[in-house]
Amino acid sequence: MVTTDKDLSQFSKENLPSAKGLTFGIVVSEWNSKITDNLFKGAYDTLTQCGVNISDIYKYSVPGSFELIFGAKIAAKSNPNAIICLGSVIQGETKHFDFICNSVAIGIKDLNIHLDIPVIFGVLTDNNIDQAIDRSGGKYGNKGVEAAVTAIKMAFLNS
Ligand code: DLZ
Repeated sequence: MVTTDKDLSQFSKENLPSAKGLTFGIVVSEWNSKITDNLFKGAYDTLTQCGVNISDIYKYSVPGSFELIFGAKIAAKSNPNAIICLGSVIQGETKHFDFICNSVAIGIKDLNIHLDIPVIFGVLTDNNIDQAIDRSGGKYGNKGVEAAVTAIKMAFLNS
């Protein structure tokens, strides 16, 4: 996850192989959509900058981060080279935050065990909206960019 003193979203295209010809599913949570829209933009732009054809990027919208797991299962039916899950969970006054974060992390881990497709965890888990803004195109970069770079690397590892 992004640290407080480093923008980890900087990447050099030259250090990545061309991703032309690879296919990607991007599953995006609609909850906190101002944040997840920016995560999606970061991921989408990174993939296309790395050579992925726009017709090879499939977007799946799900209501909340909890549904990212089932959304990824649907995305897997098209057999993409990698699946990127994007969400934003923000701490509230109840334990909902912990239940959702734990479920999504474990669910995506399980998908990585059972599918032959890498599934990338691009879910922000923040204490407040400002932390989420900072990590979705703000001063600490964009987790969507990082998720896309990770997806490309894992797709090549799996090829
Ligand atoms: C219910 C809920 C709450 C309280 N907070 C968030 C959140 O911060 N981020 C998020 O992505 N989703 C949240 N949800 C919705 C759940 O992920 C899920 O959509 C519902 O519990 C229905 O299964």
